[in-house]
Amino acid sequence: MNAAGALFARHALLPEGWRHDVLLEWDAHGDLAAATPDAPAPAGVERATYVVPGMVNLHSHAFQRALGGLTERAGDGQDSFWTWRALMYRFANRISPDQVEAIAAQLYAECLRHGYTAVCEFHYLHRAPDGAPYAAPAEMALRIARAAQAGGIGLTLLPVLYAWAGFQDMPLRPEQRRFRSDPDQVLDIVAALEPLRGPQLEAGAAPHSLRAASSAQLRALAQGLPAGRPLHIHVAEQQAEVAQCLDATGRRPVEYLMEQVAVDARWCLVHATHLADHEVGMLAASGAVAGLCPTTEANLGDGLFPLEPYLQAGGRFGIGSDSHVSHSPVEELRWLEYGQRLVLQRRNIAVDGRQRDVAAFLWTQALAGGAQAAGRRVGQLRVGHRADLLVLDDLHPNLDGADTGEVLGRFLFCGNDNLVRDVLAGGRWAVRGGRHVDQDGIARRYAAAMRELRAA
Ligand code: NGQ
Ligand code: ZN
Repeated sequence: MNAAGALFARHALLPEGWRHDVLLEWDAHGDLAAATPDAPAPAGVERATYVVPGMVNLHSHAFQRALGGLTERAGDGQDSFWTWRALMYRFANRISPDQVEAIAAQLYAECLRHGYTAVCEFHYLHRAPDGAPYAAPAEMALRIARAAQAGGIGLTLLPVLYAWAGFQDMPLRPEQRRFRSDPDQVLDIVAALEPLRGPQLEAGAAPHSLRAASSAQLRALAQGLPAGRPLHIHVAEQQAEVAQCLDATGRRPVEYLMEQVAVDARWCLVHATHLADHEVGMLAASGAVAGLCPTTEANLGDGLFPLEPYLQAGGRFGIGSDSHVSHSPVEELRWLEYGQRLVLQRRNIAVDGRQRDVAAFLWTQALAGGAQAAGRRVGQLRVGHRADLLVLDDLHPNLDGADTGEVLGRFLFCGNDNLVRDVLAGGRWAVRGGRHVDQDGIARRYAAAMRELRAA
């Protein structure tokens, strides 16, 4: 055997379902070179009991990790998404390049420990706090890339187009100066990332929202980006955006977006919370991915995505941790399902005619949508895809002796212990025995960054 690494799994979740005695081998580039079921156990190869593909986190603003848990105090008036955003902006305007790198490294290590092996970073902190460009305009993007590379997580870096404060060319506010960019500047950052592109790093782009990008800019960015690269946008997250969009254009956000640009499989519509019935069908038929971020959407009081009709229409989705109040795909998927149960007063919503197991449906569909949104060969234990996998803790009471048909249900819907024991991302062990391989160093640098930010 001349593989760079190998693992023998008693049970592995392959594209066709659970298979047994699976020999997984990966090459020096970190791609799976073999996934052979019913194999004899080779001598000298590490063994595992339950192995599943690592999850894709399709929406992240890494810097917001440092704010997690710090915005949960009522103000004088009524708190909302918009009052949260004002606090978030104050924080965003204090972070230095060193600090963003330290925060992102901490976040990515936490994501890995909880089972994410890939992340899409929706990156808009482009400039210095006063709005001046850094000497290298891609400085902040490069810091994000460095944090991902050091921690071992696969990255889709999405430099953000942010030109306006609201519909009808409302000028940016002073607290939005750091974000300012036009399509050419975003494409320049994409070009600066070109030397870093490879199997662990892809570069796409993201118009921030219909509020922040004009339709001419949307089209310029979509056309200027190399073919096949992912495009993400926030859309219809808050009722206020729906109302403003109707006011400015006579259309709801998703229908307006789809009139302005050809929304297809390279698009990820983040949140897409507030959909009229006809928009549910339009979005599902487009082949785009709905980027659902259930814990953030709950935390910010966004509303509930119409999951059941969207799935019935064949819609695709993935999950993101967005503002990082959670770092766990288990929590995102659990909230996704539970939100629906609460509002519909029924059970077992996320299924289809073939897959009746909620946890299996959620894990595999979120992988497919996440992989598409990431624009990388991830999301399946399949030859030629990235060697991104999780070894679950078979000694935990939840999994000890479990049948394969029980594993994902136990993983997603029972308790809060982290059942992810070891994590391989791009053929590298990033987590061993529940700890990130550089956990202490990363935590030290994060603590130092937080001390500076508190003192500032
Ligand atoms: C963001 N976050 O860009 O970080 C946004 C808030 C906005 C979420 N929507 C800002 N969760 O949408 O204007
Ligand atoms: Zn976002």
